[in-house]
Amino acid sequence: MTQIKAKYLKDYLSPAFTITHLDLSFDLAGPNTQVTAKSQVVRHDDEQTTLVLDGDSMKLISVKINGAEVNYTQGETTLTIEADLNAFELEIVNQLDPEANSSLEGLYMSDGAYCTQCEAEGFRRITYFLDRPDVLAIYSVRIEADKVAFPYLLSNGNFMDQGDLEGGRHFVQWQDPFPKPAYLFALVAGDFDLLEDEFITRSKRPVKLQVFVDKGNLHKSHHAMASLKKSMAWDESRFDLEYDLDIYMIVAVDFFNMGAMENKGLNVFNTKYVLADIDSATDDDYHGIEAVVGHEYFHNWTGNRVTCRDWFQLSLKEGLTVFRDQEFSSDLGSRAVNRIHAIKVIKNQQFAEDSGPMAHPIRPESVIEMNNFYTVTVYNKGAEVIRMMHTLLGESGFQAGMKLYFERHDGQAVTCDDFTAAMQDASSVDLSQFILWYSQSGTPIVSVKERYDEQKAQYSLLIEQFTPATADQTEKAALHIPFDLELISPNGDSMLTEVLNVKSASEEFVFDNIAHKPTPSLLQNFSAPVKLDFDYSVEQLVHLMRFASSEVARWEASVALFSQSIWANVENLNAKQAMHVDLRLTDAYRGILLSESLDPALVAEILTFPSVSALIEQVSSVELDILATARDFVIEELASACEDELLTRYRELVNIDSSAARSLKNACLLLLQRVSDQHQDHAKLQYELAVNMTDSLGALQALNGAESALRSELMADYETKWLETPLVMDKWLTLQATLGADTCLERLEALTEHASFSFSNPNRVRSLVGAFAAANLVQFHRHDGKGYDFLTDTIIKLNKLNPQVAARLITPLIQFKKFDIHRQNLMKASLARILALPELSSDLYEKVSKALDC
Ligand code: B3K
Ligand code: ZN
Repeated sequence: MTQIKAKYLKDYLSPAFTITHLDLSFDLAGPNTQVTAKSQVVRHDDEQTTLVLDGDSMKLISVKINGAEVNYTQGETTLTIEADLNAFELEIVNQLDPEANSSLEGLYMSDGAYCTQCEAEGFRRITYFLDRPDVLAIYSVRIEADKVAFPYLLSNGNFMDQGDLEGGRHFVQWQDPFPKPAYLFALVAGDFDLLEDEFITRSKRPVKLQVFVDKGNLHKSHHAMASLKKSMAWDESRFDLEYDLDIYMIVAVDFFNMGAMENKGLNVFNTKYVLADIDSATDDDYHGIEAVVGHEYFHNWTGNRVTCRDWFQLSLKEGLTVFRDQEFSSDLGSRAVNRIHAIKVIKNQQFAEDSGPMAHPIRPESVIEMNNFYTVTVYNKGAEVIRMMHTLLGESGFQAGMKLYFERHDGQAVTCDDFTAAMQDASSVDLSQFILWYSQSGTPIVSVKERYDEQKAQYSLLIEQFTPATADQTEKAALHIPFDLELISPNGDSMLTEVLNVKSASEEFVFDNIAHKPTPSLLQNFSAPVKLDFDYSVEQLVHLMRFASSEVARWEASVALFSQSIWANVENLNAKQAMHVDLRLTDAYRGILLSESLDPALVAEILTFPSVSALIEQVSSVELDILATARDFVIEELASACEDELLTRYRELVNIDSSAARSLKNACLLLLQRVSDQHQDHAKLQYELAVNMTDSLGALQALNGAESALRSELMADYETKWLETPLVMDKWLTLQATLGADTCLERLEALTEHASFSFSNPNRVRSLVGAFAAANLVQFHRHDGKGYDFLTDTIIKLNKLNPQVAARLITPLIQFKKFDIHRQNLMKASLARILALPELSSDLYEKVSKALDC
């Protein structure tokens, strides 16, 4: 373990030395790769006579100040140099072995290409440096390598020069005119297919656009390019932000720890978020690519031009940029469906993080391993906090705040407080209580009680908020909650819409002139990331499903209706009584299915009932087997009751070429399989006639609830067809990992030996092991503990190979508190096995020790 000490936000000190310019020279030569870094160092504090640089896993060759060798001390992750000078040139030469770097952090090889990943603290694996986001330097980079094997040598900024060298080598020189922190540095060297295009900015500057992909994949790069151009145009029109360099490059690599990285002018992407064609990528893949290309592009302003002062401020760039990419997707596609997807991330994953051992505010206060804090809390709850500000300020106030933020802070490394100050100053909206959302962790529970006085025609809502203690924080204060509300009349008319400002622990809101008792649509559009507690009757929910103006509210009502039925049947099972489903429920779902006015994509969302993990988030403890039985029962009842309608709708949609139609068609197909095996024929035919991956995969997913001869036949066919296409085989691995049958686990063990699987590639590991643990709850939580063993064995393998990926996989194992004692004990035993590892990474140590509370 290199570093097991936590760092605290409260200990932040501005740097005593900064580096204004950095000349980097890379001699790429396999295990003898050499890096020369010439830094112009400036001292800000005369008292400081020692310069401490960060560095990790490198062989140091020489250290010079102003051309002369100096004494230095090398620690495990530091280099300390005596430097009693106000300004000097520091030259450091070191050697690296990128091929041996399996952590995929720093400089590493992906399928024969050199590439880098520096955020958060990977630059220190390339050279010794002040690797902190508040040290901003102008970079110039020279890369030298073999010309045949590495024809493209790429780095940040603008191209300056290139030339041939002796011995079949060549070089390229890059210069980035914008000062940047080390985490935004990137280098790529390799042989690729290249798609080129151009974007003319609104001030008429041409920008060269390049997408680099592995040889043979050029035809799969067009959607990423189109998404990039849409992103550039959208940021100009919605946020008034224009691109600032002559060139924008995207390189797709197959070995990558996350989705993509916003390095200045040179984004490095996971192939999953670049490559797509109709045969091999689903509609969801297409949307994902558009969103991630947008996200990384939007970082150019929110993250790169204005960056974070320290890593505790990560949400400054991530929450804001997720908000921006969500708005981009919503402006280009269905706002309601995009909102539903964002809400699901919060309810299914972020609430679980809040109630588990890794609970933290969107601006964490203490961190052991920064890579552990690229979380749904920092990213997605962070985006919800920005969205609430947008609700409070309105679009024009919010845009005024953004403008002021850039006027004040362009070129700086700043804090979340700087951002909220700009928002407040530009809009005159008082955010003094609101900013608590940055420092307080946990999920507030907002309980609502209604009262109606017919004589006075008065309707009132008593709204109370309470945030339970979290693992990291016991004291909680009342938050400023924007609470969006619609009151709907008995005949379905909208009587009132308003955003209430809920600020105290308990408040009453009174509405006059309400002639009839309304049905309230509460917390519309999920206007705050809180748990709503309101005792809705079945009639009220059915009414909302029919009449709420907001499509998102209709979906929320359907989720509540379904969930109520599940919990009622859990009670029935516990009381040894027969399960049943209320007719009003089946009627409501039938009505949705038959509705001609609703967007099919929304109907598909409604028919994709809450997952087991979403349901678990609604309660404090769970009997998993009973919950799964009740859920299966309710779905089967609903599907059987609506069989004719499902079939009619399925047939209507079969040949309609739109992603909304395909999503509903596949939702119907899946439900039909729950009714009877006779509907397997539809899945078989769909698979055989499919002209796109959405339909092929839809058929396989529909058959994935159980083993069957047809499933085996089609899975074998798919495997033969796609064996050479890793991203497409990832879908096959995930189907295997999410099979709803007790045979699932033994197959997975065998599949780790499959030609398409590799522990060293994060996409493969996530597709098989990650999907099993996160999306096949019943099999992962097998009573015999073998699901936990499988995950634990994988994590142990990855501890040294790739600590970041290992630590990401562990989430389902540390969130054990809601399960029964038997399962809790098994999970804790697995965690103890990990904690006992001799060379446990700081990534895993942080999570496991918190989970076991040591
Ligand atoms: N900023 C990167 C994530 C870096 C993760 C480091 N472990 C991608 C993004 O959020 O755009
Ligand atoms: Zn980001």
